[in-house]
Amino acid sequence: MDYIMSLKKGIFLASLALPMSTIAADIALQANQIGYPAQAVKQAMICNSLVSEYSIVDAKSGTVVYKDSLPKAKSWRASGDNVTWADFTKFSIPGEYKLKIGTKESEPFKVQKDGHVYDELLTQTMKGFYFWRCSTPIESKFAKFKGVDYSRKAGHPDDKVTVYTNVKGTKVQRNAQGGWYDAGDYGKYTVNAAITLHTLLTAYQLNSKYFDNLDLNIPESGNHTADILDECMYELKWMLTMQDEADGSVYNKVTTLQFPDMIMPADDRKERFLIGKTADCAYDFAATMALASRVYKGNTDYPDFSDKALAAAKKAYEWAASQRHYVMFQNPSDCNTGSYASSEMKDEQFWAASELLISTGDAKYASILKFSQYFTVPFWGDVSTLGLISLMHNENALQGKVDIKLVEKKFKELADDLLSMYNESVGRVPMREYFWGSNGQVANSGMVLAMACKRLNSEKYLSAAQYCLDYILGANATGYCFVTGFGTKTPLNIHDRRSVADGISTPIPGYLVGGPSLDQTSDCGNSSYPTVKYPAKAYLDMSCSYSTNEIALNWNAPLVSLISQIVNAYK
Ligand code: 9MR
Repeated sequence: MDYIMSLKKGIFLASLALPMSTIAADIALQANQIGYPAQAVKQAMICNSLVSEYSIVDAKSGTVVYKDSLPKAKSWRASGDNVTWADFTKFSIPGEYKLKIGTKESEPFKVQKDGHVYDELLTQTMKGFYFWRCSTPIESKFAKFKGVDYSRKAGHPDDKVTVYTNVKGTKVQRNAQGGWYDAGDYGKYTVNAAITLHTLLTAYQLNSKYFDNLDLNIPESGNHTADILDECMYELKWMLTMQDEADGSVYNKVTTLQFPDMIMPADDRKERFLIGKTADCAYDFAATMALASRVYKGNTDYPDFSDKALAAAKKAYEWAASQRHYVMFQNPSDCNTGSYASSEMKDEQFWAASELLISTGDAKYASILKFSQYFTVPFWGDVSTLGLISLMHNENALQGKVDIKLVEKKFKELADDLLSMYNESVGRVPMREYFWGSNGQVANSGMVLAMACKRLNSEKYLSAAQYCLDYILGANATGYCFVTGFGTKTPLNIHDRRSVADGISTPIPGYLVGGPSLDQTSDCGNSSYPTVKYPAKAYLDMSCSYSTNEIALNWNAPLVSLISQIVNAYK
């Protein structure tokens, strides 16, 4: 058969196979599977549609409740799809719906008054931190979700952790009890704990009244402190144990030498070590403790904490600043657990100096703040923006020692950059690359955009912040709602030792997975990432995929912040 003939035959066969309203085999209608506040900008991603009309139908009865046309689709390099957007902002009747084109339907979603559509999601994403608690049993009465009991025995007492050294001699052991596991592994890392605590404590400060009433059903619920602050205190108490009181230095991590097998915490009994002491870690510790000293000042449930935290912060800062040559963290050769290694210390020092300036008013910290760096979306590897965020929200404490207009200008530049990526990209996502933890980057971007909306008093950032949440909850190229236990197309096989080993078919709820990334496509064997050409789709719901399907403190925290800000924006 010659080329023209085969083409004609192809067309003929195709026309026989297809109904009147042509439906592409790869059409996809990806909505936010939890739903949209009635007042919000409401968008869903439509991929590869050959027609330019869609409808919204009632999820139960199938009755059409809304119809609209679609703008012309454009090809999106990151996903390989022809993408357009269903914008149904005008439709605001509360209910449960699906989008529909021809016979193709989206996963169901709700439209609900105010931000209440996210109430359960916010509770559970924050509750995820309770499930991360180390050295304690997770009790049944705090561990139920949708009728499933995620309780477990205590693991990793960590009351005697060995200080790692290459030098033979007497073993030194220290207490490093408590705290949260970092991720799907059982390590505890100071650097990642620090950014996570900044994110959560700042979220609390921005909407404290709201969080004061948020019941997480944790052991401390019912005391005088907001549950989110009780939960953070579990981590802060552990973090204080990471400081060497002799000189103020701070250990980098508590881990076994190798990542444990996929077993429960109580079954992981290998020796745990305190490994490394570097200045980035001490600055991050100083920043976190200085911030926490303000948040818990006058707290009657933790009366001694504030003073203790501030003293610890100053001591850690002095130790770090006294280093003549900064040494960067490197794993010892017999250790393969995470490193969270910094490549230079300017950002950590900027953050620490910002928090200490706010907490003490001491001008020596202001002299460090040069504002010459590029402020990025917050990331454990670049924490300058955490300082910027704290400065911006604590104008009164600065007493003119820092130019608040400059702080706001730098923050606005970052928010505007995100906004233009959102406006200009076919895929809307304010991100140039899909790296390890891309979902954390989207959550952090949304968090920054939501802060910009409130602080700069400009609504234009809110729709982009909302879209970051829509992306995470399903309006993305994979069609997954990336939070465990939520949505109808949701991760089931996360890279989390507890979820793999607990014998329960569904993963622990409330966790944001890392998301699409091409950083490490060999974790499940080379053949497992069929979509390697398209980074926006490079996601695997398999427990081997630690680069795309792990969970981590520093990804959940910005999601909590983003959701809480969205909820409060629509009150
Ligand atoms: O989130 C971290 C990511 O930015 C790095 O590229 C990656 C490799 O170094 O490590 C990630 O953090 C992991 C940490 O090292 C150990 N616990 C699990 C974390 C999430 O995957």
